[in-house]
Amino acid sequence: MPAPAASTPSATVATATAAAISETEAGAAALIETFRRAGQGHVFAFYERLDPAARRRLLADAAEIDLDEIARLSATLLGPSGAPAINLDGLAPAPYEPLPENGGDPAAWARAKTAGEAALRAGRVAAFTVAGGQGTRLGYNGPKGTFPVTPLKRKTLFQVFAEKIRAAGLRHGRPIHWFIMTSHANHDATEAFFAARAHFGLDPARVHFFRQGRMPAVDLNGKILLETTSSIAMSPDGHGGSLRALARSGALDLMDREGIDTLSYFQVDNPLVRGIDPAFIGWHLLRGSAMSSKMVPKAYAAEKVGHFCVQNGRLIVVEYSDLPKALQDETDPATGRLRYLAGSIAIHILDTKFIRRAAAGDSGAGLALPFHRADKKIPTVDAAGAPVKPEKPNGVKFELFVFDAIPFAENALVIETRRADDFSPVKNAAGLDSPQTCREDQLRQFARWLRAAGAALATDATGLPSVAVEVSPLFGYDEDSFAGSWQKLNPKPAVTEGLYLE
Ligand code: UD2
Repeated sequence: MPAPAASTPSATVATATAAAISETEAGAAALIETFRRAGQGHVFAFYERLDPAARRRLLADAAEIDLDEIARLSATLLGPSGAPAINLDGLAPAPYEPLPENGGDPAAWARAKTAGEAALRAGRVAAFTVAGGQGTRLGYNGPKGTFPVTPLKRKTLFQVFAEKIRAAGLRHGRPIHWFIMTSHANHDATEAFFAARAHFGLDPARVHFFRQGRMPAVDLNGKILLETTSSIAMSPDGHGGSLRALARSGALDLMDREGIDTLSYFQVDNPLVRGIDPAFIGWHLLRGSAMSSKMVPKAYAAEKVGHFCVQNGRLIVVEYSDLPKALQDETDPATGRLRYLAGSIAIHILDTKFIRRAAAGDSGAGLALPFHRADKKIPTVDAAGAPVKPEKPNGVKFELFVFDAIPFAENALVIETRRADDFSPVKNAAGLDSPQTCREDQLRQFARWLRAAGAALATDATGLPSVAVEVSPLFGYDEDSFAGSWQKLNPKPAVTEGLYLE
């Protein structure tokens, strides 16, 4: 195992600065010429009227763009029928490792847990949160991780993850590094949020922020869209961009220096996630998997999650929008359950060497993630430079999805998890997957732990307690750790409205 680095000078992983190309007159002229030759000269239509600062901004945006990539994507994804429909030949539901209560082998689960705990004690595991999304559905302005979610203390998503990571580090005697991928839009606000809260008790040298990459939006003819006369309509390149951002930012080098070879990946919107789950880590390591995933049985046919499938002997995820309704509705005649049952909840473990290969793209092993097309209403400017707010989609964004790496992973593995222990995302302002449903799921979890430990607490038929209680991840972050802390309490507190266990 490589020796740990002496000390990390800054908690922020250095991000590649915009190409120096735009810093000299000659560099600027060359860049503009490249855009002209690629048929994208209109990007500089207003250049002559811009002041020097605005010119520099536009040049910096332009320098980020890989024009060959844009040409390739426009040729393949912008046809009249949009992206090619997904090929369903030979598609079948993927196998997965069931939980012991659903027929899995309890001894194998116990071995996995032991192996995961050993890896945590050895400092081989880091946590990774993708937090670069725009969070438009929730209608919240700040970085999504700063959204308050817990029932009593109104802790933010970031605080919940921070406390879980701290608790796991304490439990295994080895503090855990945490990598957080931000976007250009929320990076500074995210860093400032952590700094103002003393990183929630984590060692700042073990909390690493880095920005994800961006892609320009194009119109339906593949022309890059300007957002203003001096800026290009750029947006985050999707959570799949995390793999190249981990490499580019130096995060993977840092992991190598620290002896970390296993990365636990989860989304910023899901406070229930066990970001550090020893059994999951152990399954991944014991199977020699390059990328492992958790599944939950889908709650209903149209649930908006990806589907784990196999095709040509490879594990793949087919997104809800791509799997025909007939297949989503199909049931297994023997059990009556959905045939495409295994829902992807975006919780993965990745081997760091595999991330390096995936980040390198098509050089070498043919491991290149495909871009997906999303048609959007993209604010832009007209020929005179006046702002235009489109009423209908006027352009296309290109995004990478992290689960597209799975088919390339050796021994890719799916294990089952209980939804109640791992998944209750905050996506919408109201209704399904909202702050309200997430609050109730947290309450149900705290109530389950209390009752399992022997406390008296009334709940309704769905397990929702009659009083609001909250458990700090530092008190307990799963049934076992909760029971351990609860046993030590003497006397036990009354379980009444407002009880907070810390
Ligand atoms: C995602 C999955 C879906 C299911 C669901 C579970 C896709 C396409 N679908 O749906 O199958 O697993 O999650 O909750 O992923 N993000 C970035 N940078 C980006 C875009 C997104 O960091 O450029 C992060 C974002 O901050 C969030 C996560 O990725 O943490 C999910 O993004 P989303 O809200 O776009 O995904 P969603 O809900 O469509």
